[in-house]
Amino acid sequence: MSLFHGHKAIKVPQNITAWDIDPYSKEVLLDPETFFSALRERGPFVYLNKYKMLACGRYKETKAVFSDHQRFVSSRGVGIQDFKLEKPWRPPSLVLEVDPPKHTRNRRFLTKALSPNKIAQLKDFFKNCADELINELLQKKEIDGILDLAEIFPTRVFPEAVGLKKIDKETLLGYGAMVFNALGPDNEFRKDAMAKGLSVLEKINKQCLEENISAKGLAKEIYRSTAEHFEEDELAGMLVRSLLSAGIDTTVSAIGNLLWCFAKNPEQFQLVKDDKSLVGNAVEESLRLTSPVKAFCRTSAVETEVSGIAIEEGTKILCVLGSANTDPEMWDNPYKYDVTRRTIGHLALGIGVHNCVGQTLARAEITALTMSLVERVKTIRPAGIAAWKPNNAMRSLESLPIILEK
Ligand code: OVV
Repeated sequence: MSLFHGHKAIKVPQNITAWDIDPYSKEVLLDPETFFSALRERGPFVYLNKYKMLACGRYKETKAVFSDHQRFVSSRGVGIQDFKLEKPWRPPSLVLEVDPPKHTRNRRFLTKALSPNKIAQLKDFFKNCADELINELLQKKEIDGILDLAEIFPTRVFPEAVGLKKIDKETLLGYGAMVFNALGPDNEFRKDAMAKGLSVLEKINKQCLEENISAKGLAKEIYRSTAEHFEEDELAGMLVRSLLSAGIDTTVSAIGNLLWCFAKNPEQFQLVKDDKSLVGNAVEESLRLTSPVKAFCRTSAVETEVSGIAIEEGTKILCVLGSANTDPEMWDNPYKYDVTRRTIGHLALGIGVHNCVGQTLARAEITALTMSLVERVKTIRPAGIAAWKPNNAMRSLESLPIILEK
């Protein structure tokens, strides 16, 4: 079989639109909402001529594919490359890129290390760090919401919470850019991220070793709980690698996107200031509206069918979470940032057995920061044009000039 962008080139199924759009092009990455609407309008699935694979963006099918880990597997990779047919750029993740029963067993170690009880103990630490950072930023006239805030907060609190001894912000952000851009085709964004590669990889791999993990912190817990599985010498290290892969870019992007929501919708920020019990929902609503992880792929392990569309074995399906989260069939006035909206059911953290295992930690960080903002900041005003950063899987900002008024 000849490979096409690392996977099997499937034929156009019946009753489906074949579309020339490139979801990984700069135009789409910079203006995803136009793409989302067009994708949903074309039907339950579209065929992407450029990649000879399927994509879905309606809530119903995106949820159906994501919820069914048996028919739509992760072990063949969650980007456009099929790991059954082509060697991946790094050893596959022991959680993201495996199926049950292995997945069930490996994920349990992370669930335990990241349990609500463990995260609750970090709450004060996160809040104190958030207060300190916001106080610092209130001294400045104008800030960049990304460089001065979104990138700073997680890279300050996460390494300490996890117990990472030697890691710097650039390495963490560089690795995140590689991991997420690697999910797309070998375009300029993937090439750029990979170009920084080797030294970042070396540092990340070193950081995962037990000798570089502090006695306190969540990573040590992973080493402890996997200790009896000593015959698999890389188990704990690989699970720690998952924390480093999925724990930074995601929260940086979520915080940047939340600031963007607040800056564009001052009345919503005021609503949360007036009623602090809305903080949690304001965070959820920003996750729904901006879906920091825009899309993941699944691969069909069998010949099957969804919503009447025939799907060949080995079909890559781009599941556009950001589009499902703005489907008007599911959400009223979907592109409106509304902190009072009922946000239950959004797919920003996935659904099914692979749903985000770090979500309690992510929410604890983002909620602490949001609480600090609504307590300390009077208004968040735009001070220039927000610039998006093209990425094959994430939706995140490059810069966000804002003024935080005391
Ligand atoms: C990009 C990503 C998301 C979730 C998990 C991982 C990576 C991993 O490496 O396990």
